[in-house]
Amino acid sequence: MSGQAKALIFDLDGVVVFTDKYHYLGWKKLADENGWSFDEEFNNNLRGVSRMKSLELMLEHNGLDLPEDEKNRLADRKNEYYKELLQRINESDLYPGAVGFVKKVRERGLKTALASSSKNAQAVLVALDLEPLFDAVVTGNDITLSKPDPEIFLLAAKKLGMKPEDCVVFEDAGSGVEAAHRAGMRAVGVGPVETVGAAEIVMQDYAELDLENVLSGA
Ligand code: B16
Ligand code: MG
Repeated sequence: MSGQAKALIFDLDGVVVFTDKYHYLGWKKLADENGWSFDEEFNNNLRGVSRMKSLELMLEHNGLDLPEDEKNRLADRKNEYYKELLQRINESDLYPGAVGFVKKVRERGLKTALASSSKNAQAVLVALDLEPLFDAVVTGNDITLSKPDPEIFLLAAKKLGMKPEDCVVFEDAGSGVEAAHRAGMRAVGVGPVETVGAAEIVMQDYAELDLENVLSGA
């Protein structure tokens, strides 16, 4: 990438809202019901990964292979648990400083997009009144390939009318950082180095993030 970035693309779960916690609790309930091994460390592999792919990774982790209809039933059940948890979502679930940071970016005249693998992303945006923060929204309903495929970020750039090299992606998933790089974009990793260490900038606190560094890649 060369020059100043013109647009920032934000993942949702784990970057703007702590819905990653609710995805974890949904999978945990399903795993406990079925006697599968599952913990927070393994859950890190599911960040940014689609619902069905997440289930398949969990089954593989437990040495299981199930027929398609059974997998669909289990994936639907996890989604019901997740949607139940979403009913209580409120402002306390927002990643501290994220909304203020996005507003600051927009006041600078930069474009912003939301790019989430979640098919529930739109419902979360509406529940927390986040839609006005983004010029474009891409969710799991708009893509066919899961991160680390770059499809989601390339589509977000296209919707913004931006070239990939003019975009920077904010991600909490290792698969998301890889997807950004494969799209030809720089990445800001939100979370620990063990998970997002491949990103050009790694941070956990929006208040400490220097926007100029994000834009220039310094
Ligand atoms: P759903 P993101 C991702 O959202 C989550 O990180 C991942 O845990 C989840 O499995 C995926 O969305 C699909 O979500 O089951 O609601 O369609 O991090 O890309 O915003
Ligand atoms: Mg995420």
